[in-house]
Amino acid sequence: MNRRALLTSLALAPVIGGCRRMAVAGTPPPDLPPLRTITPGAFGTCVQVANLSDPAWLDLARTHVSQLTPEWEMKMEYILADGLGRPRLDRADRIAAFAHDNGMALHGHTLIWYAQGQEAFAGLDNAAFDRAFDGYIATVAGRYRGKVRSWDVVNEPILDDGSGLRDCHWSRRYGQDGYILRAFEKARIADPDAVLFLNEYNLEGIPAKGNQFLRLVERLLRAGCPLQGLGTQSHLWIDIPDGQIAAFIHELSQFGLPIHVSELDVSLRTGDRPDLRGQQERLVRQTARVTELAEAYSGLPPAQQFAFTTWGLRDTDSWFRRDDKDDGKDRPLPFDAFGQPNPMARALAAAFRA
Ligand code: 9MR
Repeated sequence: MNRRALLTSLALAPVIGGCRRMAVAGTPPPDLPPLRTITPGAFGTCVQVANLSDPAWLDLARTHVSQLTPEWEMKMEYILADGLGRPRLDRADRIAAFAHDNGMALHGHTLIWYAQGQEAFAGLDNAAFDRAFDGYIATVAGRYRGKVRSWDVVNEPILDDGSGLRDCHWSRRYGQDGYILRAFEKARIADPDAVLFLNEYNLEGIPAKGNQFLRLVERLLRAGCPLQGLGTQSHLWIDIPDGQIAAFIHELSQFGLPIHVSELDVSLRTGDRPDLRGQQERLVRQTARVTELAEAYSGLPPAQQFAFTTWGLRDTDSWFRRDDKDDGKDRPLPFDAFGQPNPMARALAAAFRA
């Protein structure tokens, strides 16, 4: 299947939003350039409101970052915590204002996700469900029109083993492809300028899931979906076989659409099986995975290099450090607890400068 031809025939030219690159300078270590200055497209990270009052985070972000993704406060879990009738947009507003004031782009995350909204939408009859679904997208995407560069319109529609699409409260009303199509149509109406993304994880590490994603994208484009960008979260692990990441990015690029490496981190954990490898050996593997991904992204045509986002800056900001299996030693992100570069930051710099 020639995906680029499919795209052309559907007259869906790649869309790339403008990205401001004038973040205020901070104090990078002498041997590490600000990542935002060397990353093709934007260099992004996730953010929560709490970060905005952390001087060390602010310094690091202003030095390296040109795009922000709200980590959870622009999701239904926060916006609909008081119910459908009282959307809480205060925190997303604060993040949007910070991005604007600091010359950073904002990537909206996420409108429709199988994991959220179930409670708020429970018990609605079909007509009320439709009004709430369409109304949520109109309200949230409408409010940030002109403030976001892009949106993850639908997040994580595919089953973990790649065998098909998830059943969820959205698919039960509109069908597995149907809820995705509806969400993109409503987002397009609410914000005609934002680049609209489909976002998914484990595409590089689980080939069956990567293939299922590619098939879904083909179906959506054939159906006329205003899908304009492909987000590969890239929560990688150190033992993904050599070459598999680059091979997937190559496949993904065949649509000709902008690509967002949207949530990169690489935990050093390898699960519960016995593994005697020490941290240095794991970091070498991590560096190899990050290098492969960053080089594959760097090799894309410029119009497809949308942004390269890590899911946090410092190891201590990572969601891995918040779960009950944390041993305090994981180093999944580019900077350590003190904001000093980890091997990951140097691997990114080397790949982007090459
Ligand atoms: O890192 C995020 C964590 O703080 C939130 O509690 C959680 C639920 O909203 O989402 C985490 O981010 C996820 C992202 O939104 C989608 N891909 C997987 C990320 C890690 O779980």
